[in-house]
Amino acid sequence: MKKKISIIGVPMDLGQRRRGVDMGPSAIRYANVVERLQSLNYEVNDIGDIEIGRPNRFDIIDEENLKDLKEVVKANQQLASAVSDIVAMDQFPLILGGDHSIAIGTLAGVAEHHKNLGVIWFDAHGDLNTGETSPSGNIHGMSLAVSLGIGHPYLTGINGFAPKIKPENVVIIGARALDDGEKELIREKGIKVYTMHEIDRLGMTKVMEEAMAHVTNGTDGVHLSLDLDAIDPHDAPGVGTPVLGGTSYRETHLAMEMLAESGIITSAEFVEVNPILDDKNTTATVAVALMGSLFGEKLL
Ligand code: EXY
Ligand code: MN
Ligand code: MN
Ligand code: MN
Repeated sequence: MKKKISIIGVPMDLGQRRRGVDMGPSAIRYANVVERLQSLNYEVNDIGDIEIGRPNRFDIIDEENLKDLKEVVKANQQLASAVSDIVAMDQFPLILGGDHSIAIGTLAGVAEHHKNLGVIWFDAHGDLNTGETSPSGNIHGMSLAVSLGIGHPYLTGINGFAPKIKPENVVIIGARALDDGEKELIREKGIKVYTMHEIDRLGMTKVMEEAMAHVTNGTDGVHLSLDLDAIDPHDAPGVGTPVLGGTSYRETHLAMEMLAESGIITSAEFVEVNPILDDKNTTATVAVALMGSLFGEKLL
């Protein structure tokens, strides 16, 4: 793992409908992310937040089932530039969300430098919808599809090239709420998915061994996109779209430790922390604990 980490907050809440997730970066900072990583001997540079525009409610283009499209595109373009600058400086980009629509910008920035990027996507959901298949019109449920080059050209075209990633380099872990259109896309593109069923059957150790082998096969870097709703709502209640039956804090921590031991992760984002829906900042605290494990924290 690179010894210099640059943190960017993205107070984005326009990719979904539940206000409060824009306070995710503040909640994660309040849970001492900077101090935690410094204690592991990293040089940590918190470069602040990306500015999120407020939509003009008289100027909404919703016809294509893409809510707040313009603002989501604008913020992600800015995020892509900021992330690209960090990678160009040979530092580790650590992005704090914000809803999961910000993965579009993160991946656009990282993919400028990694042409064969592997992606580990922890999520209860697939985030593989398009305006055509989405039941909600919420762009946070589309960010993985967009990064694969599937979706509205305003979104797929961010940073001037598409696709950002290839389906054979992606692994989804923790899925348990997939829409029909997403299931179709998974089959059509042959995307590797470890649903909760496989995690129950194989155990997290085996799932991670297989997942890491998959995303390192022919790739030149691996991005971790961790949606806190992958974790069971008992352990991480402060998320906008909770789904029962997720991975435990312990299992997720084990996954992070295995990633730390492998040293394969070159960029990461932790998203969907909503302190308004939380219980005493538990979810941000869990996020920071997982970051500690990802960056090599040891008990002894
Ligand atoms: N699949 C549903 C939709 O597209 O509306 C729910 C998506 C939730 C996405 C969360 C963040 O991972
Ligand atoms: Mn997600
Ligand atoms: Mn999710
Ligand atoms: Mn452990």
